Amino acid sequence: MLIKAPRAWELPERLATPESVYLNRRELAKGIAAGSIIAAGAAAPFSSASADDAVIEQVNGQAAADPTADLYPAQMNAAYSDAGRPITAEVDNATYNNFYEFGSHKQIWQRAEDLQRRPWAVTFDGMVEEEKTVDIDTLIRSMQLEERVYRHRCVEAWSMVIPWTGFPLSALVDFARPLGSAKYVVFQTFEDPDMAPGQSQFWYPWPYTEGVTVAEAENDLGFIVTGTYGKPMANQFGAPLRLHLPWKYGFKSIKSIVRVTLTDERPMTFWEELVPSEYGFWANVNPEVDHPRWSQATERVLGTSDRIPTELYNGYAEQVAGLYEGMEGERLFL
Ligand SMILES: Nc1nc2c(c(=O)[nH]1)N[C@H]1C(S)=C(S)[C@@H](COP(=O)(O)O)O[C@H]1N2
Ligand SMILES: [Mo]
Repeated sequence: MLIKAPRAWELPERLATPESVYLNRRELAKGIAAGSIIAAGAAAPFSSASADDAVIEQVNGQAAADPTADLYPAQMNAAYSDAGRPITAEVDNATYNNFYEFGSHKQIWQRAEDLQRRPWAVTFDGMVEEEKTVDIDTLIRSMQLEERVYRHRCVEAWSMVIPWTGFPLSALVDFARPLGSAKYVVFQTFEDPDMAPGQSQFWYPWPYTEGVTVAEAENDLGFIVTGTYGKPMANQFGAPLRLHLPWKYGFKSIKSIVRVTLTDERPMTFWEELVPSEYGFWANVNPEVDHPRWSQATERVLGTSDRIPTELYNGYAEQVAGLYEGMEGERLFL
């Protein structure tokens, strides 16, 4: 049995770097761009503008070195070309991440340089016709990549809009060749504390584990991500393979997947194991069901000063509400 640290200070939003730090950096960058605080910017040893340059250099460098770079940009899926809100600036997205393997705060983009994205293999096991381990490049090249613009809503009440590239989650399930008796798809992230120092924090239930029902996985919205902003994704987004489930809180969208297991048992997930009263299995977005310690009614739009109303199923109810009919007894929104 895992021994856990006291939970009160092991919760994501408590550990987050105060958002004022991030916002100040962005405000400073805007001020420099507008010419209003040139002196302040010039005096800083490492100004915000050069930090932005550094992150763009990083994400472009990692993309260019990726063995699948020739597959980008992929064709936009017209059904998902507009998320109804402006796309979040890449630099904002690339410098504000949850990736606890590299630290329990948002500024992990430089630490994630250490993620070794090749060689990389994904194992398919459990209730499948035949267990197999597949090289990531073989897997990606066997799929038809497409681009989709989706909203992304974290349980911590912030959101972004991201142009993702990848393939439908249903295609990954087909690739696994599940037995008819399988009911859940379980995903796991790599486990390597030498590479990812966060994994030395023994009180977390590594490896990061997530799961959905097979029915959810077959919904057209579910997406396996290989790229962002029209190129192979940078490490901090969860290279080389991550999930994105836009109608659920962001913690369901597991990064850097190495294992896909089909099973008939509902899995225990990373956050549910850590704090079951706050982070459940279903985790569908609902503005009317508050987190035990904060409201989910609104969300802060990263890269702006806007706070906007949160929508049921993050605005995707039409496509996914039917999945949960007759399941009113479940904690669908926590
Ligand atoms: N392996 C792993 N996957 C993860 C996380 C993590 O810490 N480790 N954080 C989750 C959370 S809480 C969110 S909000 C999203 C963040 O994705 P982003 O950094 O691309 O915005 O990734 C999710 N997937
Ligand atoms: Mo999150």
